[in-house]
Amino acid sequence: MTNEARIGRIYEQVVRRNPGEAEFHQAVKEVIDTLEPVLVKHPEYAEHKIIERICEPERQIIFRVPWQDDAGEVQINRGFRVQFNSVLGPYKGGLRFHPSVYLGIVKFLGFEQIFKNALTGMPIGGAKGGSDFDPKGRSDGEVMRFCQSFMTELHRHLGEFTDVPAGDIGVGAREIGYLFGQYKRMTNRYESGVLTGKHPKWGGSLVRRESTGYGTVYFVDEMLKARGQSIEGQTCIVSGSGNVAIYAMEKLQRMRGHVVACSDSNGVIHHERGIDLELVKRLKEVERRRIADYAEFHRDATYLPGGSIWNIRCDIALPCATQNELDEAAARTLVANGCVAVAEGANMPTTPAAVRVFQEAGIAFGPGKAANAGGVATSALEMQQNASRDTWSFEHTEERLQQIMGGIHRHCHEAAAEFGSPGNYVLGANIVGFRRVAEAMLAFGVI
Ligand code: NDP
Ligand code: 2IT
Repeated sequence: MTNEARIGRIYEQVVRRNPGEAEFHQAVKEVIDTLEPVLVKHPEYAEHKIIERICEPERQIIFRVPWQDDAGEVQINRGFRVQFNSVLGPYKGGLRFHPSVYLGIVKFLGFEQIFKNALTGMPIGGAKGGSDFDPKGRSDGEVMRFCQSFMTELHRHLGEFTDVPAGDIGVGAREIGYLFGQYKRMTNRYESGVLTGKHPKWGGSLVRRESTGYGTVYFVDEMLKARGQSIEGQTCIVSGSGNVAIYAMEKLQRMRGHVVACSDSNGVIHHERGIDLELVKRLKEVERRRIADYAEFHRDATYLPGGSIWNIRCDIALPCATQNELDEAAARTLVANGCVAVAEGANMPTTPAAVRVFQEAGIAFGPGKAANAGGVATSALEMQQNASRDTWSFEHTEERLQQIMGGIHRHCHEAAAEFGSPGNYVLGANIVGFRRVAEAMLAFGVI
């Protein structure tokens, strides 16, 4: 069988065995379609069915999460943890609380996480979890009771050497606090390394909050440097206004980029004079309000309800909200408007057709596995600090993050050239991540 036919057959089998999980199918296809040249160089990967094994999670946990709301009514949500691959280290990956969460979303995220984590070069396997719980409009007490119920089941599957969750959409330091408190209570152990993204006051790492957004901007900087360009003076747009978006905007501004727009699921703020980031932080991080409220404070800013951020002219575009938020039509608009670089702060925000538009136009495109790996890499730095009962300074930790992002960029760039597609970071990231996992799987035998 040719390698192309083998890859086609693996994909068909994934679709057949995981019906209705469109996002998972998409994530698998995006990776395995780039692996043909690897199979040519390494026939042993095909012989040992490495791809087939990677596409099947090691373990999938689905559980009931009952809790009582403030009115005393019983609510029932569904919890998930997909422990995808642990050949490089304990399972590692975030938890997402959003009403759209179902098994297909958790599996797509867990699958991506395997290769992203391998790319960081740190000893971490791949996993993801979450719930269809919607935190919007819920009180602190409701969020706490939900987190306690969620952890009452999940704790038996975790451990600093087994599985180490962190945050993702809808899960930040508040939720990690409630989850950690319940884990400690259930196990009678102060096991700092069982969760990352903890507050620095009780075992968290400095820079973890900033790391995904900062890392994405470091990756953009590396891509531009490789082309003799820089961020300084470039007009930038960043979708979303959550954790990743806020700190991507902060680093862009510190590198003298001019950020003119951000968004949430209701609409877009366009502020040509430059986004007032302190206001965004206050609205989103402190007051938990909507981005629409920004326009109340700046009369020269425009709020576009239901608008597409990708219609705004820019040089650099960072999708930092959610999956499939940037489609083919949006990609064509960005290219026509002169955009030179796109990097995925979010996981799989760019549809496959949109990625093709960027690649054909020859613009720098950084896939999420590489561009947003700074978050999980800093989680691994948090695990290092917890294991040695140490705390590092902000400067030292940020320097480590910057080095890691530089290394990821270099490895992806080199692999793309080695496998005949110079400048193709999608192919480079997939191949570097895959090879690291494949080598460990070969060494461990049939497991
Ligand atoms: P947050 O919950 O902090 O923020 C999410 C942002 O995305 C909000 O502005 C939200 O708007 C918007 N959003 C979420 N869902 C949708 C949707 N269906 N349609 C439109 N907008 C949406 O999450 P994060 O910033 O942590 O995560 C953002 C992305 O980055 C995700 O793809 C996540 O997987 C990825 N990521 C996160 C990492 C981390 O460390 N946190 C690490 C690596 C990747 P609204 O408030 O209206 O819902
Ligand atoms: O998608 C991701 O990489 C994350 N949500 C962060 C995972 C982590 O374990 O820090």
